[in-house]
Amino acid sequence: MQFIDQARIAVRAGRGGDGISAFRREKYVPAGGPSGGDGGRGGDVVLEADGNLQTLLDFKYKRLFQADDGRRGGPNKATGASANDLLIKVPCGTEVRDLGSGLLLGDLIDKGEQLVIAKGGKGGLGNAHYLSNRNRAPEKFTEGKEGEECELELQLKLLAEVGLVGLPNAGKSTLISVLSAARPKIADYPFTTLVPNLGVVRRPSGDGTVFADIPGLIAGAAAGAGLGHDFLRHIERTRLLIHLVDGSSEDPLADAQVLLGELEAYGHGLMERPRLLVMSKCELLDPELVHERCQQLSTALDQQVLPISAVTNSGLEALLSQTWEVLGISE
Ligand SMILES: Nc1nc2c(ncn2[C@@H]2O[C@H](COP(=O)(O)OP(=O)(O)O)[C@@H](O)[C@H]2O)c(=O)[nH]1
Ligand SMILES: [Mg+2]
Repeated sequence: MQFIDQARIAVRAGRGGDGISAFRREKYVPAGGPSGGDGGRGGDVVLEADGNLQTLLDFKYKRLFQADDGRRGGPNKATGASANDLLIKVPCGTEVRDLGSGLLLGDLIDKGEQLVIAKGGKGGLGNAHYLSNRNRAPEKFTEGKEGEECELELQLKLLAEVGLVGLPNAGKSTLISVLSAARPKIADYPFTTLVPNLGVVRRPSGDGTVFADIPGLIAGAAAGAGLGHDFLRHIERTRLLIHLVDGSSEDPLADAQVLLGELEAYGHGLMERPRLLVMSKCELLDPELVHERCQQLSTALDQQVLPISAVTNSGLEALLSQTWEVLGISE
C-alpha cells in the first residue's frame, strides 16, 4: 500500500533581456561606432531535494513559479545582468513528470540533488555585434528569447509519522479531518477493507506531517490476512502513536485497557513507541466529570491525559504542540 501526495505546478523560466541599439558619442570620436550591449540570460527554474521537507503541502497553495527575467543590454557594450535561477525545494523522493505527456523528467532522491526543469531564455544581441565593413552603423539588435515553460506533476510516496489508535468510534477519523490541511491519496489499496484515514497536518514550520489512523489493528493481524507488508511497514515506521479514548463512553478506562491489550498482542514494537493519551468528545461532559475521568485514567495508566473535543476544537493546540515536541519539530 502506498500513500501518495500529488501536486501540479506550472513553472516558467525567465526571459532573456533584449539587446539594444546604441552608438558611441564621445567628444573626440567622430562617427562613433555601434555600442549596444547584449541582454542578460533569464533565470532557470531548478528543483532541489531538501531533507527537511516531508510532503508536497506547500504546492497546494502556490502553483505558479516564475524565474526572473534577464536585464536588457546597456550602452558602451554593457551586457545586461543575468537573472538568478529560481530554486524550488521539494522533499527527497519526489518524482517529477511532465503533466502533458506523463514523461518522467527526474527523480530527486538524495538531499541536494538538482534538476533543471526549465531553461532561461538567452539574452538578445546588441547592435555592436552587427558591425561590418558594409555597415558601419548597424541599427539591428535582437530581442531576448522567451524562457521555457511547462506544467509538472510532482509525486511523493508518503510515510505516516503519527498513527492514531483507539477503539471504533473513538473519534480518530474526525480528529484527522479536523486537523488536516490536505488529504493525500491512497494508491492501489489491495484486497482488504481496512482503508486507513490519512491527513497532512501543517507543522508550525510550514511543512506537513502525515497522520494516519490505524484501523482494525488486531482484527487484521490476528486473522493473518488483509494487512499487506507495506501497511505493516507504515505502522512500524510511525514515530508517535496518539491513543484516543472516548470520554463519553461508559467506562473510558476499560476502553483504554482493551486497546492497550490489542497493541501488546499486535507486537511489532508498537508498545515501545512514544504515545500520547487523549480523551475525546470532552464537550459532551461536565468539566468536573472531564477532570475526574482524566484523573482516573492518568492514575491507572500512569500517563498524562489530554482532554480534547473535535467539535469545539478545545485541547487541539495542546495536542499538536506535544506532538511536535515528541517528533522534535520546533515551533
Ligand atoms: N460530540 C462529539 N462527537 C464526536 C467527536 N469526535 C468524533 N465524534 C463522533 O463520534 C463518532 C465516531 O467518530 P469517528 O471519527 O468516525 O471515529 P473512529 O471510528 O475512531 O474513526 C462520529 O459520530 C463522530 O461525529 C467530538 O469531539 N465530539
Ligand atoms: Mg474511522
